Amino acid sequence: MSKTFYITTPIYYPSGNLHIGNSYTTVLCDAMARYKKGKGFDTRYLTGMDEHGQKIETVAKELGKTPQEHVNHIAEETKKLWDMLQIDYDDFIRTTEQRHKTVVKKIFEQLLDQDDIYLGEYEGYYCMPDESFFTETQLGEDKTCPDCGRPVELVKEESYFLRLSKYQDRLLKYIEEHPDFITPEQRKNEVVSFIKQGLNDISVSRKSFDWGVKVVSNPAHVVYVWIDALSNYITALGYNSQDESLYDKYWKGDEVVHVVGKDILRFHAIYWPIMLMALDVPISFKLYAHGWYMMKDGKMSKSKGQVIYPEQLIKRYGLDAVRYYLLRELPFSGDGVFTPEDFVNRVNYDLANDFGNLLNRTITMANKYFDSKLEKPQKQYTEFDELLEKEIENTVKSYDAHMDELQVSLALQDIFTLVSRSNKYIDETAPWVLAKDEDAKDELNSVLYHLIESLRIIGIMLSPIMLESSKQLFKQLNIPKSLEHFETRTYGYIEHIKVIDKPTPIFPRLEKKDEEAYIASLLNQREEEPMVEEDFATIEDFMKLDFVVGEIVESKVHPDADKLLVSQIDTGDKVRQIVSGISKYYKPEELVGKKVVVVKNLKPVKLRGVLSEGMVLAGKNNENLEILEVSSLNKGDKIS
Ligand code: ME8
Repeated sequence: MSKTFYITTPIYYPSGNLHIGNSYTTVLCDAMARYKKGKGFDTRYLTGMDEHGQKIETVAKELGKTPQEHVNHIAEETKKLWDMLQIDYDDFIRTTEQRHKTVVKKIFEQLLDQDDIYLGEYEGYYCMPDESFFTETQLGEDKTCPDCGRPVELVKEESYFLRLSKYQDRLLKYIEEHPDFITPEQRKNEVVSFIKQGLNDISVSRKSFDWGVKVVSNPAHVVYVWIDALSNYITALGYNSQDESLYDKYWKGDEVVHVVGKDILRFHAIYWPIMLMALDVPISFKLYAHGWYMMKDGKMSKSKGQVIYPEQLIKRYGLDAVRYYLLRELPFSGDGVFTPEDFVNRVNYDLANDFGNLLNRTITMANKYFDSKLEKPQKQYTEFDELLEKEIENTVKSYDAHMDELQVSLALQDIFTLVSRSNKYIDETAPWVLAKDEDAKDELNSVLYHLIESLRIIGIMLSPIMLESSKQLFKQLNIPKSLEHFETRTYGYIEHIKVIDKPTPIFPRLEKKDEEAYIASLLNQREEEPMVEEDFATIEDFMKLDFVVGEIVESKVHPDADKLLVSQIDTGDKVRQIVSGISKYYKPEELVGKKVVVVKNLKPVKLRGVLSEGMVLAGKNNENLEILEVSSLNKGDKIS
């Protein structure tokens, strides 16, 4: 019977759009589940939404929706995002589902009956965005949340408490006896020193709001959102329900992994195992706490215009460039910084130059020298053959070791070292020289065969991560299905092969400056928050915009971004400066004299350092962009 592997992401708060930071975890878990499946494991992948709590209640109210309407909408949007990222999850749990709420109620009552939960009075501070309690001494400057720096509220209310203190020693012992329970090591040390300072019992219910699971024996109380949320990892498996088969199979199976960000380590490394101890449920999981994607100026922040959403990147650069970047750039134990320059470099150097070229060169040479047909060679011809075969073997070993430790960034590094090594093998063996010598035909066949085997094995290793390009690679090399499997990652499986007649490049090189400017411009799109917008614009929304005729008096290319034009446009009241991404379609001098439609009252923004006071309307299709022009109206005339 196959071994089991159960992997989970945190369940996300539906408080706004999921950005590349949250997406990182979900792509990481997806790659892990696919890898384990490739290795023959019976896998289960759970993700979902954490839909209760004061924060969600408040956000929904601000949007004029009921909390349920709000979370329904965001759950749908989130699923669309996961579809776009081709996340192959097996279950998507929402804490508002009955299957979850029923079990949370039972868990709470059981802990209450056992006296692991007791009624008391809470007085302290609450950070709503983090849904976390703090004592006065834990607060940051000016009574702010020590984790996120935002203001906290003073809470004084009757509350239930969970006896963390009772389990403190048992938990420390558990961590000592299971050295690989929490990774990376540095995070484990943080947890151990936190526990050693002494654990206080925590408040596990709230009375002052409504949106959550009601305590059965005392419905004035709502179960604390973290107790509710953490339970998802077992409620989704049917724990304490009529059908516990998934729970028995996966929770009590071979490997269980929770992947979380560093900020929610404490909840998973302390509260969750203690809840399980109290419930007498085995602590079967290992915990991996990763770092964060930051922006150049610090944390990702919507309000500072410092956030990037995966949808926009996927649309322009394709799924694999984004999955590759996300998993390659963030080291497992530290933070990473998202920059447009790094993104473009990764695509150009790693994907287009190294990987794409290797495939392209290999197929082109197979077409040219052997009419696309190659045979397994009978012997090694040069020391380079042996070296490459060894390199393939070592890469597979190192890749597996890294993947088994969730070090996906290092596993990718292993693959790309083999890519470089294979490119170097072409230079070392110089096939173009061999091609001139009729007696070297077999040796030349051997060179190309080695390259194809190396690429095939690279393709298999990439397949959990780069879904489309690994398929493309197999297709262009015409690899039989049976040789796309993980157990065939050894040199020499192919007997004969006929690759396709002409390669298609899988990663076109990006125009560095243009694309850096494009990605940088995405960072400033503060207004674009599709997940919290209403489905319809009202007439009032429309009336807020002030459309007028403007006459372009001057236009120049933006000093720092070739894609952008900076135009001076007379809208009757004044000459305003507007930056537009249209230089691909219009020369600056062509614009002068045009009478165009301007949105006059958009909030001014700086685009690549240049102020833009409005927007020029244009229409667009796949080939063309055309500015909307008027003929008989005059500058300053109103349009509605
Ligand atoms: O914490 N880079 O949900 P959440 C990397 N509902 N990861 C990031 C990140 C960034 N810039 N920003 C956020 C919650 N994350 C709870 C979880 S689980 C039982 C309940 C990660 O939507 C963050 O570290 O606020 C966390 O792991 C995840 O996104 C969800 O955050």
